[in-house]
Amino acid sequence: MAVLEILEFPDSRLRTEAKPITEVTADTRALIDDMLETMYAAPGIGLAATQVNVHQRLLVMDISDDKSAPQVFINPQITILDPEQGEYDEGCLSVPGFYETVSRPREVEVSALDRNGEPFTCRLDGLAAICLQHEVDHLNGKLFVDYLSTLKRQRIRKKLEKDQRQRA
Ligand code: GNR
Ligand code: NI
Repeated sequence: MAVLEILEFPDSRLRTEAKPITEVTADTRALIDDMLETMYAAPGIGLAATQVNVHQRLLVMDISDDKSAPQVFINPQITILDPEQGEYDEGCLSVPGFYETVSRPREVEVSALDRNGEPFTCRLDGLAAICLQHEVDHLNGKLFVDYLSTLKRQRIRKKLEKDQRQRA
C-alpha cells in the first residue's frame, strides 16, 4: 500500500479523459487500495484515478465519519433520477484550500463494476450523489472550478500557481 501524489490544478494532466477498464485484475485492486489509502490520508471523501495520474475509469469514495464505508466504482455510468439541482459548497483535493458553491442533480443512479469486476447498480442522494458526480467529472477531465466564473477560476489558478512555485 502507498500514499500516491495528487495532481493539483492547473496541471493539464487533470484534463485527460480516462479510459474504461477492460479487465479488473490484481493490479486494479492494488491501485484501489493505494487510492483508498491516499484518500484517507488526505483526508478526503472521494478520489478519482485521474487525480493520481492514472487515466482509467475508477473512483473510490467513503462518506462515513469513521472511514468504515469504502466504496469502489469501476467504469461508472450515471443516470440522473431527479433533475432538480441542489447546491453544495464543494472542495477538491486537486484544488486545495478552496470551497465554492456548485449545483448538481440531487439524485442519481449509478451502474458500475465492483473490485471483483461484478456489476452493480445503486441510487445515491445527498452527499454521496454530489461526491459521485464530482468524481465522474474528474474521469472526464472536468473540475468543480469549471462551474465557476472565469474571474473566480483565474483567481484560484493564480493562488495555486504561486503556492506551487513556493513549494518548488
Ligand atoms: O474530499 C472531498 N470533499 C468534497 C466536498 C464536497 C464536494 C466534493 C468533495 S470531493 C473531495 C475529494 C476530491 O477532490 N475528490 O475528487
Ligand atoms: Ni476532486
